[in-house]
Amino acid sequence: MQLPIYFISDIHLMLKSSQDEHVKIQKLFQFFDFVSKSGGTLIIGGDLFDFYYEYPYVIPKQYFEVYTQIYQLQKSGIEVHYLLGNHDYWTMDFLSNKLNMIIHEDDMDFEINGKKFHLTHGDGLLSWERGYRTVKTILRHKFFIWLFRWLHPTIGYRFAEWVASRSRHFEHSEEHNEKVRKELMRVATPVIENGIDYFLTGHYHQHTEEKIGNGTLIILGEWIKTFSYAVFDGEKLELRKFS
Ligand SMILES: [Mn+2]
Repeated sequence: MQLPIYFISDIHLMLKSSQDEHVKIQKLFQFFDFVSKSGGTLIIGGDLFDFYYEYPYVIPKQYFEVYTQIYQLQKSGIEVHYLLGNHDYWTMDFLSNKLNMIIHEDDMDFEINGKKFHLTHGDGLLSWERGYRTVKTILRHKFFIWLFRWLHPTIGYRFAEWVASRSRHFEHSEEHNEKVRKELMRVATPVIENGIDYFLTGHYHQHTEEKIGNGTLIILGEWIKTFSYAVFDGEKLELRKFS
């Protein structure tokens, strides 16, 4: 991986156009432009799309501009990694074969300049998410994915939109965020004690940095209101807002 390494997560590109969506996409393209000028690597930590399900011959058309921008970014020499989230797990070969994204179905572990990274999307990590962990296993099961394919795409997508809209808690109280933060620190501690320098997670839609012993927990934030990203320059990792 080339330095610097950029991390973003939870962009939640929507299936319907709107003014907010337009602003978000323009901002995202400016960010891609910024990354392409600096060179390096872009790692997307999941939930780039609010819903993505690919069929053997069919891809969602709403994200056309995003596909072309990622294609350009990759053409400009940026390696683009994509760790799939709970909203966009159901990819096939389009993103890897046509856009040359490097797809990761599971957590990523890598080492650069003697620093060890662990990146996870983060859904299902919390102690009170036991029920969700079962749901996650089903949704990612080959049989479920195969079964979903036989729904007509219009029905499949409408159903998924309905589910996504029900699980969409983009705004949380500070009290809730604090509880999640404490829990993620508990989860990250043994990983960091095992020698990881940076434990990065998406999904929780808050951007925070917490020191744990010799390591750091980074919650990446989102691209709905905050537009946050992390960057590793080879020595240190910083959490920033894109403006
Ligand atoms: Mn998520």
